[in-house]
Amino acid sequence: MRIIVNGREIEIRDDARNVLEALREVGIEIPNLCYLSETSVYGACRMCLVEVDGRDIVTSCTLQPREGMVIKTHTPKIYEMRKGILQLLLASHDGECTTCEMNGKCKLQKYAQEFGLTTNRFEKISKKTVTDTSSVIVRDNGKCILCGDCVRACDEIQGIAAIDFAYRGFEAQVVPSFEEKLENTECVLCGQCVAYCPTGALAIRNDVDKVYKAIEDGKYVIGMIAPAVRASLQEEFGLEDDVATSGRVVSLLKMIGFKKVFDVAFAADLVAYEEAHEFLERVEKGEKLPQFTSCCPGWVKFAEQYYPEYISHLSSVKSPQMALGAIIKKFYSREIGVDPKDIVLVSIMPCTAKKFEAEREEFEGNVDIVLTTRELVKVIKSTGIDIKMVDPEPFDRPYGLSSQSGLSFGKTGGVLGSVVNVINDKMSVKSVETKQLSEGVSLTTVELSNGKVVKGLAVFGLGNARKIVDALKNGEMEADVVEVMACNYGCIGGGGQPYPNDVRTRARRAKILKEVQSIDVLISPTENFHMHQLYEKYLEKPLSHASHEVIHTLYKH
Ligand code: HC0
Ligand code: SF4
Repeated sequence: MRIIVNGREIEIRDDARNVLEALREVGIEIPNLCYLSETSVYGACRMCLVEVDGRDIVTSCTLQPREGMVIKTHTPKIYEMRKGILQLLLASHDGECTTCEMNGKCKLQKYAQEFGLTTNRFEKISKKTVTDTSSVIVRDNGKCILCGDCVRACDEIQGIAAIDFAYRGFEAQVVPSFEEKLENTECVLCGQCVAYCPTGALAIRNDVDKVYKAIEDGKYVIGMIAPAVRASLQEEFGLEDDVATSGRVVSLLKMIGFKKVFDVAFAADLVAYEEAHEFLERVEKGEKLPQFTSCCPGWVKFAEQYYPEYISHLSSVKSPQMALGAIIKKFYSREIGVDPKDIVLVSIMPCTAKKFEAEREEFEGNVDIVLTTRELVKVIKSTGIDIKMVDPEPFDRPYGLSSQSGLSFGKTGGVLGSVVNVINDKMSVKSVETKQLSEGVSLTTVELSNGKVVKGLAVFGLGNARKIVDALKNGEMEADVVEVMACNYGCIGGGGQPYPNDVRTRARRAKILKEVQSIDVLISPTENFHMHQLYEKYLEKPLSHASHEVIHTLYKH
């Protein structure tokens, strides 16, 4: 369809949801503060005003495009109106930018600068607001602009609704259910509310000081980096074409005192290998099927809360984070002759729930500190070292080798694909076919040469997961193995990833991860010879007693 925008005729998609989205796709980003999650249209902030057909001024997020429509996105009147909105928002905002996690990334701050707001014609409104720093997710309502994006993300994407609006007028605030602390609600700590918060009202607990303290105390500090982290570091440092970014980070971490840096993708190979064997054993015994993946801690908490009858269906293999932690503390400590108590293991993850996972009693002592990608970026930037100038260094061996499969864990379908690769290596497979069933749900059908068929589902978003598990329960759907990742597009969209963390950025990250993957010469986890060495030395074989002791767990809740 063709419309006239700012005096120029342009072509937009016929099925665009609204003018805001249609123009975004052609390079015009209309200012907005409540449309990051791209869930339902809310129209709360009024920043996305446009003039239509020379008359009305309306919000573009609620405006349906039609052929020949004449739109102005930026007139003197609209400019003044947007300034007024910003001033009103700033009057009820604490304005403590220097100590805000979003400093430099906050949309309110960005617009205040772009609209030249050095003074405010409105007086500051003082209001009582809630601050809660007790959980992995830190809340400071003094910074909240009531855009409601967090509420919609939690409700519409995750299907949880752990937070909502309470009170009216000036007293209005976003609070967890029954005004409890977030950790005492049904929140699964996925951090998607944080990912879509345009200001710093929702942030993640910062654990960087703990790392420096460990270095200062002379501890043997070991780092380990998750697959999805490397996909977003490149975007942060303007290194989009640099497949060596993670190598540069390894080197920089050593410069500041890390003794070793391992790759969580190594453990992803191990977990896929173990999980594939676990699946085949369940098939043989005909029990606990479908098998659900358990490497996403947000999903595990979700399953425990809403589907306790399926807890035994969760794979008992620990997540790669916890498995690698356990291996390092149990076996590697012996190899280097360091008491596990003197090892401080720092895991660098795209995920907020990984901080919570490391604190679960099942995994006590496996991993000591979890930093998000954003915390890692801060560490790197605070050194003043230009990461582009740092020579890359490989991950340390023996836990530095990974296959393309291991790395693919970072995006949706990666775990399932890796398990299928292992099955493919173990038995004769006739065909593998994947098709998209809906946004966030894909089906992989594996036909074995004995005629048997294995159906695998890959699901992202907990709202989708709820639909799928219900359908499996009611017999409306069938599957043998199900991968669930809490965040849209998988870990690359984790709540700890750099801002912006929107749909387009996530799609870009998936592409980058694919490129990074492609330089790995090993394709399947089965080819990871360092993994086999680990079996030879310590774990014997998949599902052995030793393996159960170290890299399996039992979810009890
Ligand atoms: Fe993921 Fe993981 S792939 S959960 O998405 O399985 O966070 O990147 O590290 O543990 O490997 C996150 C990413 C991990 C784990 C791995 C899995
Ligand atoms: Fe909802 Fe996830 Fe935020 Fe918890 S962390 S409030 S579950 S979006």
